[in-house]
Amino acid sequence: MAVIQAEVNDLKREILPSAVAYYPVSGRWRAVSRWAFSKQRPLPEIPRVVNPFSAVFNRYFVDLGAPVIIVGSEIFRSGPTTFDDLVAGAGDMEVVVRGGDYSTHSGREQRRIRLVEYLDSYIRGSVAEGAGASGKRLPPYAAHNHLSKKRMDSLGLVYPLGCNPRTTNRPNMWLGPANSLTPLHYDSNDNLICQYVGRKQLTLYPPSQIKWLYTYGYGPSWSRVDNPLTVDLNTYPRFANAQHVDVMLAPGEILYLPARWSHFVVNPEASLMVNFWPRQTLTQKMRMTLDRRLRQVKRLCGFPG
Ligand SMILES: O=C(O)CCC(=O)C(=O)O
Repeated sequence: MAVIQAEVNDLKREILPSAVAYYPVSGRWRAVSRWAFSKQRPLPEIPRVVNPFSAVFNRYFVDLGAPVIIVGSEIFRSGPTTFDDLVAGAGDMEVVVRGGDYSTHSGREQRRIRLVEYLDSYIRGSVAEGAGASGKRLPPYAAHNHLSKKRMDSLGLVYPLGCNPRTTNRPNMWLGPANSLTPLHYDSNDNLICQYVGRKQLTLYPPSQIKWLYTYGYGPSWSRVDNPLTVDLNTYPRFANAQHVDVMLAPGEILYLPARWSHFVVNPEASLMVNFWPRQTLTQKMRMTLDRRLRQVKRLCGFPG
């Protein structure tokens, strides 16, 4: 799919024909639109849109809960474009590093290290580490590190479309070498994934597919299938029904990932990403609570949840 200029008619015609044709799309009907859209199967591809106006972004994506990749965003005019820029802005920061076999949530080990040392050892160097209880080796991942306002300023980071300090949680930095990964899970907030250095590969499952994913827990909700690329279908037969869409996110792109879209993430090369989770609106909170209760009931009755 070609990159689309953010003309409303192009969006209607090329991106979301079925959704726009059948469902009411308006801020007032956001909850209804999202619910209706979430019943859909995955789009064959996540569209790329050039720097849309916020009204267009809200109306055609946030209101529907439809993912989109934004290209040409002005947030990348400042902000790090190399790992040297990262050292200059935050080299002295302490980061939490995931080690061991973190492909399962329970096998995860954590330790703290200065960012400049982490970069020297694992991003620029080639120290192999990470054998966990299962014996699996994964590259240590400086994942999910909160950034203060001071750090944002020293790195030149700014809030992307749809986010501001009043309505968004503190941003997080995800810095990892080739093959670092995050197991399959979904979050209960919308997410803006801003890719600064290197590429990131995401396997996405819309909310309609949660019933096939063997998830447990809430906020985040993890899948018992940590890696969909190597799933054992004898143990997890229902997973065979799950439909997904693949995304390769390039530096300078932002993925808008709505709440409840499950994602498995691999960094095919050394990667720096910063993500923003806008806080949930009251309607979203109510929706999540309802969803949780419904799934509990479904499971009690023996249906896939
Ligand atoms: O980039 C990653 O490894 C995972 C990111 C993620 O899970 C998220 O932003 O919710």
